[in-house]
Amino acid sequence: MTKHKKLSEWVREWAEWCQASQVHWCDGSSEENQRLLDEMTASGMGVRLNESKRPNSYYFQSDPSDVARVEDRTFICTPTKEDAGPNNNWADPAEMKETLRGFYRGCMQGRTLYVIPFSMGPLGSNIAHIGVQLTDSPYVVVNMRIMTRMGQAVLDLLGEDGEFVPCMHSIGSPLQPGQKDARWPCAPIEKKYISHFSETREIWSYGSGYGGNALLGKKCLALRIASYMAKEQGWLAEHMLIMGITNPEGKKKYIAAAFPSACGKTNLAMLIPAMPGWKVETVGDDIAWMKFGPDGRLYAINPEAGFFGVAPFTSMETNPNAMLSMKENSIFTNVGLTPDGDVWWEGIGHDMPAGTINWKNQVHDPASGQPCSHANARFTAPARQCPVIDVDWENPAGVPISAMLFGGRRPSTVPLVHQAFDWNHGVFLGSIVGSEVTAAAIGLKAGVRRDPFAMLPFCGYNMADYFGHWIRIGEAARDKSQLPKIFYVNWFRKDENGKWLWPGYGDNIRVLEWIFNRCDETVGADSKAIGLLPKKEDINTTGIESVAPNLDQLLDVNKELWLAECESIAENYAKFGDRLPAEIKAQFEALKKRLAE
Ligand code: SAT
Ligand code: MN
Repeated sequence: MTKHKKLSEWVREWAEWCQASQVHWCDGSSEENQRLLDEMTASGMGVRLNESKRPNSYYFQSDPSDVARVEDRTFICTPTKEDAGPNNNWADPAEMKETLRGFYRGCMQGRTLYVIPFSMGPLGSNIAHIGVQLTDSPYVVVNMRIMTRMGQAVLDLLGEDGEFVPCMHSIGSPLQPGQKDARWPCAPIEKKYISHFSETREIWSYGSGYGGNALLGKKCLALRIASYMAKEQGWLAEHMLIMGITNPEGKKKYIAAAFPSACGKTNLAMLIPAMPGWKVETVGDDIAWMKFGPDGRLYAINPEAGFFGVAPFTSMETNPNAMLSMKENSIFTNVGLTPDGDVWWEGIGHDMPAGTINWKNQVHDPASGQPCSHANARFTAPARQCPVIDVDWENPAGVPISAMLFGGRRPSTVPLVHQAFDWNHGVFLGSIVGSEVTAAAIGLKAGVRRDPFAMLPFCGYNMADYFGHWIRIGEAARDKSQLPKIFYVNWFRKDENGKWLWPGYGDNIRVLEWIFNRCDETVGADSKAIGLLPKKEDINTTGIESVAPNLDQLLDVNKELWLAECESIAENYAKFGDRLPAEIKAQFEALKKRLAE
């Protein structure tokens, strides 16, 4: 329980307004967790998996209308539309609150309101922040228990007047007396709202029980609200994995890396190096919060405590460390359920057992042409179960960041790796991040989708101001030489016949080696128009000799293609109009000038 007056008052008001039948303050204990899981199993919402296959793990299927984050139902409610920027759906804060208050009225009838106190980041870390989520979904509670540090210890830390981000959530599906509950209750798509009040640091989510729409600590707090707080307070909240890399001499560095979705962030975070003597350890796979430490370096924490990863095509081949992380104490949503009580998905590495139930709760017919597992099916697994979790992953002081990587899927134009000349040039590289999308996959125009800093769906304010914030972080550094070095990588380059030029996966350590050595300047680089590139002989191809001849193409900077790239960059920048920082414009002009030389 809590002595925090503001918190108890806030809970009391919402409980009354939503007409919840009872209020439960989550203590985070395993008994509480087990009781909720038992209740969901009894009601038919969840299935306990076979204890001998997948100990203490559970299976869920969502409603077909509730399978992913919904970007067009996600709102940034800043005082003016310009403050939200062209990167966000804006709504007037007062109007949005009025609309949602209407929806919330009576929305928890017949349901329990759970109060989830949670910390993003190790408890008490000066980089961490506390949130309190209200929800009527027990599924959300058990997921938040894996994804965050949650329970009584957080209330104790909050004391009588500690600061917290209020996170209001309802699945928007009241239950009348005698009414049979749906397996996955939620509101129809047009009644789903994921709203952020950046200025007042509040989150109001309604109608969805899935992933980032409902686990409000993740994208809503740790990225959208946190990015706004970070701008005000001089730190960084980024969509970045954090990994430790140790070289054969035992020297260790930490790297943070941002990639748009579907570029293998979780795979990179847990990479198994293909070169002997190298070691990679995981601090986080999705989000990094970074602050300057007393020594003037940037220190990062992973605000999360678990992985909420895409299951399909994760296998012992593609990512054994992820597979081992979810071998027990995990939750699976929208994958297949095998007759012997385990999970299955496309690309898991073995054939589907006959009689497997698909995510739509039907015995799966492979001849139907439909996948068994939804493409955005997820596992929720405790980070501590990752076999290569870093010793310092819970260090409240964070880990010092030596390098930052940006990247995307670019079959052409962008070389395997290049380094920024300096911080501002690195910010420019972040601002032009883009990834190839196929029209079939998400109903978008095929081509490069610009996703600056991989933050397009996650920046809680005008992205032009966000670029400016990055510039100011560089200015704020006490000692510029201590700032992380910035790189742009592209594992996805193809030849004229559409064949990958680079093997990727564990072989990416060969590129990381060059980056590692560039941080100490123990290896040289060629200065080109777009940045600093490796000399061919500085990429180690021992063991992948057949790839060596591809390096010419992989490291090629084609002026024609880059001039076309500049047009596409200009098109994207035009959205930001006058708000684009002068430093970014200057970087862009300088690039065009170098290309013309
Ligand atoms: O559903 S989440 O937002 O948590 C995951 C994602 O879409 O990247
Ligand atoms: Mn993500």
